[in-house]
Amino acid sequence: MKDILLLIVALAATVVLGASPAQWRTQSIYFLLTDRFARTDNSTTAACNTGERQYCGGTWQGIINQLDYIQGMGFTAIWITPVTGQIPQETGYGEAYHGYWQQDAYTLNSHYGTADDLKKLASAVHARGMYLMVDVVANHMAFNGSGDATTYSAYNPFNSQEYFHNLCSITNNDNQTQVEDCWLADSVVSLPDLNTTRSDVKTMWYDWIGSLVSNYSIDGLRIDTVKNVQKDFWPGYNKAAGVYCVGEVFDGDAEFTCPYQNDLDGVLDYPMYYPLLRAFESTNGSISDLYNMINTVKSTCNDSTLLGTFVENHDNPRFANYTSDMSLAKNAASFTVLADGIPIIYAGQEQHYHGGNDPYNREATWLSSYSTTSPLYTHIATSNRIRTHAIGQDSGYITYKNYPIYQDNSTLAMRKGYNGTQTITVLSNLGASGRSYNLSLPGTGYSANQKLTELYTCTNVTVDADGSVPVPMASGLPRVLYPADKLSNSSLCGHNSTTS
Ligand code: ABC
Ligand code: CA
Repeated sequence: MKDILLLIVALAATVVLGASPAQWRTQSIYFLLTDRFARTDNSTTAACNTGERQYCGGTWQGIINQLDYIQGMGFTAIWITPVTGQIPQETGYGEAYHGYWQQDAYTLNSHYGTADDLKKLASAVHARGMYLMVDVVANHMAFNGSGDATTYSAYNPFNSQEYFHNLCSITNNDNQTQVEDCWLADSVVSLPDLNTTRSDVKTMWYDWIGSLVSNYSIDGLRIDTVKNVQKDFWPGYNKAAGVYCVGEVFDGDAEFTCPYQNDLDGVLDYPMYYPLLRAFESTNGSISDLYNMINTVKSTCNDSTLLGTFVENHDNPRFANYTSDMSLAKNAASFTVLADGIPIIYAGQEQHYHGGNDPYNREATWLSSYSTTSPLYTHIATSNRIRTHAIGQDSGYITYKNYPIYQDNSTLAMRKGYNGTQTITVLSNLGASGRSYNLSLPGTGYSANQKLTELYTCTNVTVDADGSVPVPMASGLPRVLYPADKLSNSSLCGHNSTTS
């Protein structure tokens, strides 16, 4: 009996099971475009002209080669762009290097490698105790040219026009019927819109996603174009996937976006994206809009701790396209990692890349030589370490809803975590030339005379007799306070991860 139990335990440990929402909550995600992150030959010089919209040579094997770089920043998961077979043509918008122009759902994009390479990537990620998230598209296939000329027979499995909505263009994003039933994009590259209300289309996609997840040992999914598909399609898809799903609902209105969390485990936090960007993109951004959105998202979404939190992605200009100020970039990164939700950092953000709109925001990461000493690489690493340590000290940290406790024209302070192990994150948009001063911060939940450590500078402070915390602000940099006596094994401020 005991032997059988041991055998079952051993088997359970070797069989890779996809990960649940609860397991994803504690993760931190590095998002990369497979074509743009790393090459099999480890080149750091191979040319990649974003404006040309061509394949630049990134591969799944390349990602395997650079997992130290990703893990060294404290990430526990990667999200990779779609893996399926693409339209092969050179189009008016270049090649399908990004992977969102699907033609054959049952083959892989050979530019990125073989099925074996993708499985090896999953194994390599799992061997480090990390998770693999794959991007998937259910809304459309793609066609090189005008939609009325679509060659439906080229699609697998949707090889006939009957599976698709009739051709029409989305001209008004406030008309939800149009957003769901008409075709995205334009006639240079058409995105034939699947009729996802048909039961056969649903069944084909549900079968497909179940097999993709199991064939490649995928732990989670990022789902494309969620608002372009009717809501009742998604619960069945999420269930068939059997793993945590985070949907892309590209909309800044929490009232619009949050309800999708009734149908999917999580959504990307687009409502937070806009005020987060605006608060820190300049030294006169609105702190109060961000403060208010924290509360709005908390009260509007089912669970703010299962959202994907980000300030950069491949569809919007990078943060540094708005400002080159390093302090502002650090504040935006600190919010991303230390507020609610699963942090998502977009490859190149750590190198302060500054590309503008698509396609310029898709720079090759290798051209940075994967520097592990760049200011944002080390800042993000510290931020992830802080979060990991706080979770380790109290598992309740991760479901505690981020609580904004203070704001003034240039400062936002927020608390996350229960009494005694809360992080107090203080953000500033004064910028790198900001003055040095002590902010007297009330409402932290810490008590008089308690010793706290500011974790980016490793400065100790003592809580004042009236309970306020003197936070040493300088150069517009973010600050995080944590009890000085709770840093053993944290890898923070000289506390290494083995001694106590
Ligand atoms: C191609 C070329 C580009 C060229 C473009 C016209 O065509 O490559 O150079 O400029 C993929 C590729 C793209 C490609 C497109 C189209 O396909 O990556 O390079 O562009 O061929 C997802 C992915 C995205 C992907 C696709 C398509 C979907 O993340 O990478 O693109 O599979 C809509 C969709 C959203 C989609 C996004 C690109 O388009 O809903 O899923 N992203 C408004 C609308 C949104 C709309 C958004 C952007 O504009 O409401 O529905 O997203 O067009 C806020 C509002 C929002 C508003 C924003 C702008 O402002 O609250 O509602 O969003 O305040
Ligand atoms: Ca649609």
